[in-house]
Amino acid sequence: MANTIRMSISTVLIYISLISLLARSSFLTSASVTRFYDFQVNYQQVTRLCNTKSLVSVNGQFPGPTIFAQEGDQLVIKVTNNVKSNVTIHWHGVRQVLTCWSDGPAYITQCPIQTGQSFFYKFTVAGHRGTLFWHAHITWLRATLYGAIVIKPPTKVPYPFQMPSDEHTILLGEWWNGDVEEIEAAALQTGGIPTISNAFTINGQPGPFYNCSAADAYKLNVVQGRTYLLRVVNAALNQDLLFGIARHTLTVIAADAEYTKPLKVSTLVVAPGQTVDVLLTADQAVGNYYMAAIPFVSAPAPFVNTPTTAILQYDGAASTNATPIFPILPANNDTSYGEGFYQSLRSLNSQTYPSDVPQTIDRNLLFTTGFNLKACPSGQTCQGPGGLRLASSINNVSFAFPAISILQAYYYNISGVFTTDFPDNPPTPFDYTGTMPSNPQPESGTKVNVIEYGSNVQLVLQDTSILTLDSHPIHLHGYSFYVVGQGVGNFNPASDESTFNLVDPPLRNTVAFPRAGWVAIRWKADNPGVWFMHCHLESHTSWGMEMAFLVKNGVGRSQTLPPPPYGFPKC
Ligand SMILES: *[C@@H]1O[C@H](CO)[C@@H](O)[C@H](O)[C@H]1NC(C)=O
Ligand SMILES: *[C@@H]1O[C@H](CO)[C@@H](O)[C@H](O)[C@H]1NC(C)=O
Ligand SMILES: *[C@@H]1O[C@H](CO)[C@@H](O)[C@H](O)[C@H]1NC(C)=O
Ligand SMILES: *[C@@H]1O[C@H](CO)[C@@H](O)[C@H](O)[C@H]1NC(C)=O
Ligand SMILES: *[C@@H]1O[C@H](CO)[C@@H](O)[C@H](O)[C@H]1NC(C)=O
Ligand SMILES: [Cu+2]
Repeated sequence: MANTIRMSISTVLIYISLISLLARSSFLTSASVTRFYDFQVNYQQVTRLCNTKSLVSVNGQFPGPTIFAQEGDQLVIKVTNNVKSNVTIHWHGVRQVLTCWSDGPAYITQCPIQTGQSFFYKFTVAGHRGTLFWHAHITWLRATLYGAIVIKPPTKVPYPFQMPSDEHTILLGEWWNGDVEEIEAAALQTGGIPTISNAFTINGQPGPFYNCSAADAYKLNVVQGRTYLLRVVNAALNQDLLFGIARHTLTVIAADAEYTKPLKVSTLVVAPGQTVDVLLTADQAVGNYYMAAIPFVSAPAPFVNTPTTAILQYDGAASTNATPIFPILPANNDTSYGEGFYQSLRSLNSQTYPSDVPQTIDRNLLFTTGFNLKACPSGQTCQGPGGLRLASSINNVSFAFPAISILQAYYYNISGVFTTDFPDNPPTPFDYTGTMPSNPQPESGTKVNVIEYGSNVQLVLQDTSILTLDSHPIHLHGYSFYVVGQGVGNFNPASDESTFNLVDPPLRNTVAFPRAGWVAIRWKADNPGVWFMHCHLESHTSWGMEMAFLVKNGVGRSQTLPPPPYGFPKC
């Protein structure tokens, strides 16, 4: 009782301070504005593919609400959990400078927001221009709990490209008729491949190539001659995608909320966790054109092979027009197109937006990233290859989630939650892309790799042939990193480092290394906290393809992680 009263008084106090913050910000003419969002996590009845199901969404919207910010703004998002599942929200790509507590991955930086609880996520959006997204970061809930984050330059700061007539978000997603949390749990139980999705979606809609989906397809209306900014997000769980619009060229101007040199392409390659902003000029005959996304596959894995589509409709085109024209897309398995696309991206590196690629390295890391097989518990039958269980790992460590968050354990000196021995190099070197080692079993552990504040880190992510070669989109929390090089085969520092682009490489938060190859990334570790790094294919994360960096505090308040915010979820 006393606790309840104390809680509600404190909640009132938070509201009062919030209101005063909001009031104060309206008098400021500079960039520092606080924007408040109220996210109510609820069940919503949604019909797709002739099926109706109850899914978890925010404020009765699927996909969820778009968060708008200008660079430099503070965001305060109150997330209230009104569903049975535990929930956390991650602000994907946001650097969270000194706000690691608000990053969101469950059991890494926080315990879940449990049923009936609320938590105020509070952070500043600094150093980003373009599109990011938010999504649940617990189990597979992000299948339905996601939305865009649109970050505009401060007032009076122009875009470094043609001012578009209008802007639209294009959220690519993945739909299951069943309950995604049950599907994940069932796959972990059997050790086999999880049930594949029933559809891919554009802004939540599969489009006319799927049953019962024609009427609700997303339509984008354009006026001939005008130019539009499309903010494309891959929020799918388990699939890299190719995206194109019939007869229209797309000019990439940003990726992962960082400006790029303009790059004209017919098809975008977007891995889960990545965003690509493009300019689209409506320069074709008045009519209807399909925009379509299809799977981009680099390993033999099952997927639904029906394109998700939406319609680009010119003003003046008859809505009863003949069937829209379909785009010409590369083949699903055209991995050389994908590698070429990624290699063509360059950061803008202009006078106003210079690149600051680390030129010297303090920590040199090589992480093998791939699949494994684990023994089947006795008395059980497992559905992985050879009757075993599928697993995955980084440097042979298959990540085990702890019962309380690593950040909490670190901050409060709670022992027995994690260890600090995540290896800098593969524990047993082998021919990574050659014949697989005879023992495909990983080690299991909750290990972090400790980094001194301010270190320049180089990390090479190396594919392995264990089970199958594949391309994995690896996402790092808390930082953007420069993608300085990529190649096929085993990384060889002697010959490969000389090919690195240390001038204008793209700055990203998620990178897909080539199948049977490697990618090299660099960043300055100047943000203290516990930062998750994981494959953004959710099924691979379920199997253990993740780890965390523990970046130590530096000197003084500006380099030290503050205490957790009030009302931090406990477990
Ligand atoms: C549409 O429904 C039919 C009949 O159930 C099924 O055979 C077909 O695969 C479905 N098509 C798609 C694209 O899901
Ligand atoms: C892609 O698939 C086609 C058809 O299955 C096959 O002929 C081709 O060799 C594959 N290409 C690559 C690059 O794997
Ligand atoms: C944790 O341990 C460190 C080093 O011993 C100490 O400085 C710090 O105050 C401790 N933190 C807490 C919350 O006890
Ligand atoms: C991975 O760790 C397991 C368990 O310690 C070990 O048996 C296996 O040989 C290791 N594999 C590699 C490639 O290091
Ligand atoms: C929710 O999280 C708490 C804290 O970790 C845990 O004890 C509980 O079992 C979880 N509940 C569900 C439904 O997963
Ligand atoms: Cu993966």
